[in-house]
Amino acid sequence: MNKIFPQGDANGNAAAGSKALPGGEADCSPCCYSRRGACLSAFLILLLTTLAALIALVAILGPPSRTPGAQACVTQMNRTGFLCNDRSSCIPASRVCDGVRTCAHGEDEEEALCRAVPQSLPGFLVAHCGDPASWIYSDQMCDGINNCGDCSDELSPVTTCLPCGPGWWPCPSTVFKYCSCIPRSLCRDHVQHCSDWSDEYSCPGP
Ligand SMILES: [Ca+2]
Ligand SMILES: [Ca+2]
Repeated sequence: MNKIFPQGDANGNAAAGSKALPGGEADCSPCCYSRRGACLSAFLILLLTTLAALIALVAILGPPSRTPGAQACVTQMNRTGFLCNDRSSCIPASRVCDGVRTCAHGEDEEEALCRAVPQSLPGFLVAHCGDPASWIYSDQMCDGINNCGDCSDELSPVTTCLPCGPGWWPCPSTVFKYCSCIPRSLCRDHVQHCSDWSDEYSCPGP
């Protein structure tokens, strides 16, 4: 019959491996170490995920505004505007740094905002033309006026605008100022404004 020994060898020595270690790390099997490793990995993954989420947030929202307090708003004409310090006056984007104090306290003409236009302007006030060197104020997009000079602020592929508004007649303009719509006030005035003459022959009038 085989003799059964308690834990340890035939000389009565307790099995090594499972003895308490100095420093209080009690009874640690390989299983325990793997659990600790999993814990560490989970913590690292959480840390990396948080970091990635922060980076994504900055990428989506953009860097903090260059002008403290500068806020976007929508004007009564449904265009991008600049919110004055009174938090209620919303002035059109193109009134910022135009040399006229439009906000009651002149914050639209502040040195910090206007010292190196357009770089010193908050991004929401600026739009780019087809020629990357040219820019316009964001409220000048799709307003019917050829602000870029090549109509890229009014026409695809650079800009996608809604069809001509009720006060406008759709036609290819012969006038530099307009692009694909002319004001109806120019219809039937005996002067050609559309290359197809539709302003004089098809447009019902102002
Ligand atoms: Ca102004
Ligand atoms: Ca325009």
